[in-house]
Parts: sequence; structure tokens; C-alpha cells
Amino acid sequence: MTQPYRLFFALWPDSELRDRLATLAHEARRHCGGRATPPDKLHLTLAFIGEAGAAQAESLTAATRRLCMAPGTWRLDHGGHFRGGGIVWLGGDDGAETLTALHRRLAALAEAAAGLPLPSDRPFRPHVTLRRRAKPPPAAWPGVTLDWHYRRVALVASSQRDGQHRYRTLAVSETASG
Ligand code: 2AM
Repeated sequence: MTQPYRLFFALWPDSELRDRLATLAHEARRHCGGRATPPDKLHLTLAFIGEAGAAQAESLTAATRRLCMAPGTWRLDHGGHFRGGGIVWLGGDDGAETLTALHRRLAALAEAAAGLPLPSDRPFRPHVTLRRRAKPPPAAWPGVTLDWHYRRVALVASSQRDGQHRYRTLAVSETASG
């Protein structure tokens, strides 16, 4: 295939957390309007890599399978809004430093394994996009706390067809035991 890949590293929630995130995304409609992220697309982007060739995608797939990471927990307890795109998001500070360290590690991996430096146009701000083209949520939203226990990083290829994003997992990392 000659078509370039659009790659990113992400955490994908388990089904229980995904359902809770999907409920929050749905409930935010009343205040925020906009369009909810479909439940199977709810994720945390750890590092957005962007366009890559087939050989680079293959190298990074192999490197991701060899990557061994410690399990961790990220506490989601507050919401916010990015004006560009009208993004309503969920995030949290507890566990965010570990995610930032993981972001740096993945950036280094993309560079070393596939010669793909991260486009440095945005600082890393861990968030889960719940709605797009939406208004800001109220200050007290969401009023609940969710713990995201993660074990593996996924390397994902994103493509667009008929205005819809399609995500395909190319590889997942290993989990360190102990
Ligand atoms: P978003 O959720 O805030 O839209 C796949 O496109 C994922 O990569 C999405 O989660 C999206 O974040 C993120 N993304 C897209 N373009 C990006 C960029 N230029 N920098 C950082 N993240 C990006």
C-alpha cells in the first residue's frame, strides 16, 4: 500500500470504563450540545505521530510489540473545553506525570525506531475527548471520579472515509509483571 499511515499511540479503556465515559459523554449533551465521541472511539492519545510510510509503520509496529511498560492509574476527575474544535474533555492531574513520562518515552521510541519525530505543535495535555463542536461544560462537571487502570499502549492507524474516522490497532505493548 502506498497510502501514508496516520499514526498515534493511545490508551484504550476496558469495557466498563468505556461505558462510564460514554454515559458522561451522552449526559454532557444537555449543557454542551455538539456531537459525542462514539463509545468505541473513546481513548487517550499519548503521542500523536502523524503521517508515516509503510516501512516506518512496520518498524514502529515491531518496536511497540517489544515495548514493556509498567501498569498505572490515571484519575479522571475534572472536565474542560478546548475552543478549537469545541472539544469537551475529561482529564485529571493524579497520574498525569506518569503519562507525561510515557509520552516522552513514546516520542523517543518513534524517533529511534522509525525516524519519526513528533510534530511539536501542541504541548502534551492528557485528555479524553467526549464531545466535539460543543460548548464548555459547567464548572462543577462532571462531579464524579473515574480511575483508569491501564496496562498496555496501543499503536493505532487512523484513516478517514466519508468524513468518518476509522481507527485500526497495529500493535499493543507488553505489560511488566510485578
Ligand atoms: P483529540 O482527541 O483532541 O481530537 C487521533 O486523531 C487522535 O490524535 C485524537 O485523539 C486527536 O486528539 C489526536 N490528534 C490529532 N491531531 C493531533 C495533533 N496535531 N497533535 C496532537 N494530537 C492530535
